[in-house]
Amino acid sequence: MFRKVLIANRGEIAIRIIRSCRELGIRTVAIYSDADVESLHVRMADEAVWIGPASSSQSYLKISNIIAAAKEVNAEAIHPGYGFLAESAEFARAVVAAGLTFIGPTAEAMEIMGSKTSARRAALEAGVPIVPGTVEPLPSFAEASATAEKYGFPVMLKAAAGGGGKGMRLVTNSAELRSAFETAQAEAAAAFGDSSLYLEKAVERPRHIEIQIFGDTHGNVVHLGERECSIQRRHQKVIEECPSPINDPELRRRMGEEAVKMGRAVKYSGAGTVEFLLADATREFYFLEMNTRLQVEHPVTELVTGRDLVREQFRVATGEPLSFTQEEVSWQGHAIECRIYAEDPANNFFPSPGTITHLREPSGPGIRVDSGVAPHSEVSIHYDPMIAKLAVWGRTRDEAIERLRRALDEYEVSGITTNLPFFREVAEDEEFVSGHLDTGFITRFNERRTAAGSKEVSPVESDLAVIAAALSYALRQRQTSPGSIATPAARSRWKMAGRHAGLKGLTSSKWRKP
Ligand code: MV4
Repeated sequence: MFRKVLIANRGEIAIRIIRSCRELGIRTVAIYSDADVESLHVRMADEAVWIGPASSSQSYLKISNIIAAAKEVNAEAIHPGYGFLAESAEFARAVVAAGLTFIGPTAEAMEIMGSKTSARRAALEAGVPIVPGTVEPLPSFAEASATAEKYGFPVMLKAAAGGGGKGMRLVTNSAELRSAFETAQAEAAAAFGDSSLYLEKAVERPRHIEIQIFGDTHGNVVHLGERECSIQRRHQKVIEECPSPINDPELRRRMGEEAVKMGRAVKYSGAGTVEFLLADATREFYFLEMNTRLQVEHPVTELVTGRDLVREQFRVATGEPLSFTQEEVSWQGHAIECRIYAEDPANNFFPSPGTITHLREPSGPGIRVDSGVAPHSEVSIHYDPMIAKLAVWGRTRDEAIERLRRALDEYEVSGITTNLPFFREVAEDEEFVSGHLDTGFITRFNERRTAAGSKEVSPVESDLAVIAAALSYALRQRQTSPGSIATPAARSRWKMAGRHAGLKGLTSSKWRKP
């Protein structure tokens, strides 16, 4: 096993990885930016290396700094977590070129899945069902128009370089096609630096179901069942479950088999997720995309299969075969995860950065909290506002929901606004409890709950609100008086900041814990 691993991430996922490392006897190295000097992941790691200013592009996304940090501390491997550089083939290559192990699949597998059109070609070649549509980027509007007529409206225009809904447009008739094509192109160019689009027939009211797969370097690929991820807001998952409320072993076997085919096609090693759209009525499903990383929602699979996915990632990265066979995978009970965000559900989910003044996280039977924060933690505007994940397990979905309600009642966070009240409402919602989920759930739910209240705002208004929140946060920061350093936490913050400032002046620009 590795002796020392650098974790190229922050927050709850860095801590999640540290926990498996501890169990495996692996020494951990955190990285941190100026905004994370006092962060929990830094405190929990054995060592920590400063890698740059607060801005992600100059720190958690800065490949050269991260590799230099790993070399400096003699780490043998880098775990990328999710987000940031987790799906960057360039990063995976740079890690390997530096003589280190990348905890993840090969750069080649990441590249194939990084382009949605090339992923669709891979699925087609492997015989995995894809949504009817093109597998090459559309060369012109004329071609888009001809293709749309061929498949029939409604269609979806999607960014070839995209994923997660950016540069995506639902087009219901030919009159809308030109403006949709142009705006989707512009959005794709702005978001990914690549304006290529492809086209799919739209699946109406689909469920979003994904299969967890695992491969090793000996050619073994297995699946660990599905996660239901239909509850999303603006293409961000909010609640995930394992199994899907459909809970159909035959469907699980069929989808699992297709996901494994997909993994084999790219000689996949490590943890991966194959996303499908499922048409509820017909139980037909189609490959959507493949994520070549550990996912945010992996805990629900861990709770139901009883396996530690991070531990398994380290195992296969050393070249060992998978520790279990497909036949040995079983599913017990039901798990539900809520993503706790520092955002205001009463005000269109606007970000709510600030300092956590009080925190009580739930615990007890069937409760798992993967948290990135502690009392006095600063939730900054620089990174994703997800502060923790609450996952619950019960023998049945109903028991899991009962535990979810209890855990949400126990959860106390002060100083910042969170989406906890939103989850408390969802947990009581009849449609949610019924399990008849599809990707329109949140829209319908919000219509029900705000029938008399506030409305959803446009993405532009939302961006403006983010800027307003950032300004208000910056102003509050300036108003914070440095006069009183009475509490131990405040004293420790000052001490840490002082140590950090002093060390930044040194040539090595880093701080290592003793
Ligand atoms: C679709 C679709 C219907 N038909 N593709 C949204 C995010 C991206 N990963 C794919 N998405 C969709 N693709 C076809 N051909 C509907 C969605 C979709 C969706 C998917 C999952 C979760 C929430 C969603 C909300 C709206 C649309």
